[in-house]
Amino acid sequence: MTIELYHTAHSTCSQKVRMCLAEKGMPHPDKDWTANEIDLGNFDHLTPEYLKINPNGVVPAFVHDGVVLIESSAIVEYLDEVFVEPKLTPEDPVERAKMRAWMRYIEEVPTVAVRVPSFANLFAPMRYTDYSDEKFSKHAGRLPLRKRFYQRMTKRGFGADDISYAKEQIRQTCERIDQAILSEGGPWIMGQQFTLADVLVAPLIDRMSDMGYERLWKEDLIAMTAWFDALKKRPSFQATFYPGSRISERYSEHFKTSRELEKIRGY
Ligand SMILES: N[C@@H](CCC(=O)N[C@@H](CS)C(=O)NCC(=O)O)C(=O)O
Repeated sequence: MTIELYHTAHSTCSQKVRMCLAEKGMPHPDKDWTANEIDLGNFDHLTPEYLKINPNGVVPAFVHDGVVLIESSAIVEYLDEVFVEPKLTPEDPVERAKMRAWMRYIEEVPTVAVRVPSFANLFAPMRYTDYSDEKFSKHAGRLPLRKRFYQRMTKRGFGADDISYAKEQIRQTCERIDQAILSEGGPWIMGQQFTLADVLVAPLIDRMSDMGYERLWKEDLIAMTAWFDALKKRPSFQATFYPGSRISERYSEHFKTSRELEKIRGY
């Protein structure tokens, strides 16, 4: 059996798959699976070779015995079906449907929201400040899935309005996790069982925490804060967030916390 992962250390979607692999007893890149690191800053994900593997031009891409799978949510569901222990999906069909509702919500709301401060605070200023408008527009045109996202962002990054909406969406996510823990009795989103819902949202909350947005939940969402603390103690979490896998470390020379950015840019 061979497993290969095309991934990027700090990419939240790659982290979702790495955490699932670790839960399934495969925590070590280059020991349990072959790690193909894609340098997003070098646009490795837009090369003709990589686009043959993932035509969407994004990471991750997962290869199991030569079969390529894309889309982090589909990959983790596949992993849970093929590597059966420990089970990360409830047995009961109703509970399973509820977990899948969480998965759709995580893709539609926090996954999209987290991109906004990530690009506004770091990726856009770091990668595109020196681009001419023409070069930036040409670059946006090369992106199979994100042309509109980049055009809306511009090479200067997002503005206050987009940041404010993204923060609202993350706050909503945190409130929903808090309510789920309280109503299901915790310690995880679906109650006693640790599931794919926890796996898929963990890297998004970690990215927000890394950027200094913990104040969105820490002051009043006690159950959600306890959930995140418990998550951080799982061996799979520690395997996923190995040194260099957070943007504050990986890009320390460009990185600014949300508080610093508030002072500089007013949001
Ligand atoms: N829906 C896809 C989204 C993948 C995605 O957006 N990956 C990001 C990194 S987290 C990426 O490759 N971005 C390319 C870029 O920044 O241009 C999935 O879940 O696999």
